[in-house]
Amino acid sequence: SGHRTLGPTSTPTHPLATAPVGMPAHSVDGFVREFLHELNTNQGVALSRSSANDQYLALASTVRNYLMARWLETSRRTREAKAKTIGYLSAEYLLGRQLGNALLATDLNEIAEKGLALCGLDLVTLRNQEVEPGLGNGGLGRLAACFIDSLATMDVPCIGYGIRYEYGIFRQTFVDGRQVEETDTWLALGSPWEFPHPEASVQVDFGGHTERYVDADGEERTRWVPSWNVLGVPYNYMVPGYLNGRVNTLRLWSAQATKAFDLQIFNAGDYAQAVRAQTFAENISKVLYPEDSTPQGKELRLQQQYFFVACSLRDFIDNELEEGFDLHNLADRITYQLNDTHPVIAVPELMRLLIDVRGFSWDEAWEVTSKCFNYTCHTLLPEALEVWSTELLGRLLPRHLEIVYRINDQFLAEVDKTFPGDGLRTRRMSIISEYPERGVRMAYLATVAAGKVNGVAALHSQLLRDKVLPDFSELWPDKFTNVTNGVTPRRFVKLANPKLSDLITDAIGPGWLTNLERLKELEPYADDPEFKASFAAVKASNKQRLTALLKTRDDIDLPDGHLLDVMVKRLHEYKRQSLKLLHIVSLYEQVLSGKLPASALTPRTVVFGAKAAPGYRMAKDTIHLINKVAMKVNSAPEVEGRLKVAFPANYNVTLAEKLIPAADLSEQISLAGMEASGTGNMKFALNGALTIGTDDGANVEIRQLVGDKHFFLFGMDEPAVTELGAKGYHPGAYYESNPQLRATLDLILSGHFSDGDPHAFDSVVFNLLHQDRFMALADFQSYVDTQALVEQRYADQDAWTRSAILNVARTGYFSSDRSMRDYLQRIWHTSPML
Ligand code: GL9
Repeated sequence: SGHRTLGPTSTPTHPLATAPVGMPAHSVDGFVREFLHELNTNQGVALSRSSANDQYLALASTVRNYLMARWLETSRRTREAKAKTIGYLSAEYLLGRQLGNALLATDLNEIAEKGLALCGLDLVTLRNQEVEPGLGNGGLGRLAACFIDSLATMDVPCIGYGIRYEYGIFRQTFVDGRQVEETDTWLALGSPWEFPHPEASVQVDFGGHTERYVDADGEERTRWVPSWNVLGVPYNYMVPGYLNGRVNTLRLWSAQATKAFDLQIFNAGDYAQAVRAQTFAENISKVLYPEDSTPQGKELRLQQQYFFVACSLRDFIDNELEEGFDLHNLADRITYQLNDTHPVIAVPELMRLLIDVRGFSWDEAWEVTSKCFNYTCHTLLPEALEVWSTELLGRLLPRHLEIVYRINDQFLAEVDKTFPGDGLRTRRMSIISEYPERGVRMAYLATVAAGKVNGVAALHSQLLRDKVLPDFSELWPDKFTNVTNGVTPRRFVKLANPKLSDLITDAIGPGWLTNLERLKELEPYADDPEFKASFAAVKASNKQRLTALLKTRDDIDLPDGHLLDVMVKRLHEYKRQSLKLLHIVSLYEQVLSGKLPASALTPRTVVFGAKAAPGYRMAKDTIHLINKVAMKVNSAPEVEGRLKVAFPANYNVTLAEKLIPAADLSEQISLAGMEASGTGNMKFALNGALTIGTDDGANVEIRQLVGDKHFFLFGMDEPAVTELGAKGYHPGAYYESNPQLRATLDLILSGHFSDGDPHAFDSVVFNLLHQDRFMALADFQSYVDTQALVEQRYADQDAWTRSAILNVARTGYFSSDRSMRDYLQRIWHTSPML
């Protein structure tokens, strides 16, 4: 068949051409031929003897082959045009399953379905074989995946650079209600989406010391004499644009031992020891660190960061640029986006490459480097800002530490010039911190080197300027900007919610998936009885789909006809899963104690999904408490049919795609000023859930767009939080003065949920009573009052559906295509290719 003859395509094709040279024809027959060929030659089995996994792998290869000519063509076209490329540097990409997205991007879904049916196979079954690549922790990694999808769809050259972790985010199970982690063996059954290129491996050095020497021209120079090294092997993944013929590349690096490694350092005649040392090198890309917003300062983590960044910079300079390219002009060809501080070691690395390897002067190198990087900050939590001790950095990367010191000297001289004699300010702004130990503040280094620094929602960007980096925004006001996050509608509307997508297309015609603001055209339909009925039917059908999934996946029974109330995100105190839990226990307690008849409860099922970082005790105890409350509530006759709590284990992208379209109510209840943006909040609104939320992160913008009537706002706003903190927060006072809150906490303390053990949840409850850093008790009353308003609105199904439709119609702004447009215009200063 056609694709095997493709080779390097010599005929340039228009980017929008539907069938580039060498493409197999889009026909059911062609597809079946291709599929059987893959099954026989790649999997080595006959259809009749093949397993579901064989069939999935063959199907993936078939779809991949359709994309191959476009991929090669995209790369050729980009090189030829010498277009500026976005180098997205991210330690995490939370991709989700690939097959569905590839079928969508190639418009092959129907053909695949028919072709497989001819073979007696079911496409959905095969799609469910895929283990998602969970190479990220949560929002930050998923954002990277949405961004590269949008760039491909918008025909913008981009290479995503990252790490090919052998084990992604752990698989969560519950044992007696407690979280137990299992390794994520996503590669075990084959990896049909990746293309390893060992021949293009890059050597990365570590350790050793630096030396001064005088070069042939009599110049004083520095040379790094490293003590060990590893190889970075690139694995390429396709990033297909939606129906536009562009296929960008995601390049993830895998660590491999080098020969030099065992020979030079460990070869003291001990062969076995030398071989063992190889495993040590290969540890670098072994596992994703599962800490969410609390870096542990581990040496292996710094190794990971430098490893992928060093590979990525070398890769672009050596392999993507034409030979002899003058690196003084590097910024014309690439702009690196630093996804949080994880890749910031790229700054001294580029300086080192230019100075030590390419012979640039310091000033020339800084001129180039300071034009190549931009930095996105994703947090406000002080404990989330990375600081690497100079002891560790000096031991692992001695040359880079020297360069950081010199960048700092030059920077502090500039500060002193602008604010002469302000020693306090210079000390505050120093890239080097002195306490609790001497360390490098990576966010400061990034800010000094970057052309632009951005936060991820309007409120967050403002707080970033005012609270996290105030001295920097005073020095360089124009450096700071906002780009509100977005999500890809291809995955989170079209793939996740095909029925809603069809309904939208019926109403407003095609084209909205790549122009999401067009959802506005749905507004008039919010008052159209027929459309409303169809919209409600789609929601009901999505609930049924979820019910079926949770039954088989988790043996959970979802009751019919309940308000589906969903809180899915990483477990973190600032996100306040405990506040949601207090609401549940409060409802339950009121019925149990006879204060409220069960019939007064709006039938409601609360679904949680959350992983806790394995070392985060409070988060794990909260998971335990949620599970114990669920067990009790779900078996209590008093609230039967009225209140149910479901906590399916191992929340991931695949589950999100089924949960979000079924939800009625989206819980976005972080303490104001803590959630930088949130992106789940956008996915829910786009799928027709109403939000109950604080004035935090992108909630602020969601509420502004959908309107106050269609958003349930509660709790303190950020200035109120700051004020309360300043005057002294005493959570115990709320317990003393609020009888319902007291009854709620007392019920937990009574041992009711822990088989009579009154101390089982002391850690969680006493933390709330005596510390409550995120002020859950202060917002409790406002939260339960607002939940009552939710129930009132839900009782009027017609009004609820109207609000839900308006949520969809008014949130087109949150497409990651719009985020990418903002980055292109305000930060990257480049545009799509044509
Ligand atoms: C996060 C923020 O906490 C979120 O509010 C934000 O939406 C995303 C994307 O910008 O970034 N920062 C961060 O460290 N995480 C985020 O989700 N954490 C994880 O990814 C686990």
